[in-house]
Amino acid sequence: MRRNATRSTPPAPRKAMARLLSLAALLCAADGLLKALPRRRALTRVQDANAVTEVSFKDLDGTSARIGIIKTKWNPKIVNALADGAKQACLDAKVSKENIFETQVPGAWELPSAARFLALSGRVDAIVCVGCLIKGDTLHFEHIAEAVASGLMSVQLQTSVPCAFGVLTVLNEDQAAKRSYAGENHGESWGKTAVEMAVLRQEALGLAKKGTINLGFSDEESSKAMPKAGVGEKKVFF
Ligand code: RBF
Repeated sequence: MRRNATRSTPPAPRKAMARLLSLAALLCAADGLLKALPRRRALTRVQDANAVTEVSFKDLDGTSARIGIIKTKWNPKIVNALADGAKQACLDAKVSKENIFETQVPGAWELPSAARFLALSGRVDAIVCVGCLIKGDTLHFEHIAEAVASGLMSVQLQTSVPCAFGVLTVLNEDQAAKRSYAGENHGESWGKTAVEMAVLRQEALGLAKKGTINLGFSDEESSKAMPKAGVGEKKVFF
């Protein structure tokens, strides 16, 4: 009796083998199922469909515009490519070579005062200030970037000479390269911005050719649509 009972039960190694085989079959089935399922997409950064990455500058006529380009000596490879891009954009917008004035300053920190001197010279209608600040280990980057941005804003508002902000503020050289010599050169759009603002300034001051950018207050024709000056009030054309 004892012997029979022992015979009907499979020996321990055979039992273990049977379990292993069924586990393997289960794993194969699960693997097949996983492969058949649609793959999960890798996480990607999705760009905001409404974000503006490019501005249209078509029909720019900078024939009468006088543009100043101030660039820094810091980070020359990047800055020179940006300044060249800005200059080329001015030439493409019909600004004459004689009407493009170029100069250099040591670093980005010096851009606002140089821009102010140039603006006060009365020789230009707009300025492109070109530089590149690369974040280092200290707080210099933050101080300089903030001061240059607000400095250039003050200069353009105080002098009525628009200053295009052409200072890259990047975390590393790779980011700067992609925005200058090794990618889409941001200097080009800064140059076009300067031409557009130069023409707009001339229009505002009553210096522009008719039919360029029309703000509606610089020439007799368009100012008809404006509110009439009151009795004793002088009509002011900027
Ligand atoms: N000027 C730049 O145009 N880009 C820079 O990345 C930059 N980094 C600087 C980092 C340090 C620590 C210092 C002291 C200056 C840096 N400058 C830079 C120069 C600065 O704009 C300015 O020319 C000098 O501080 C002299 O006023």
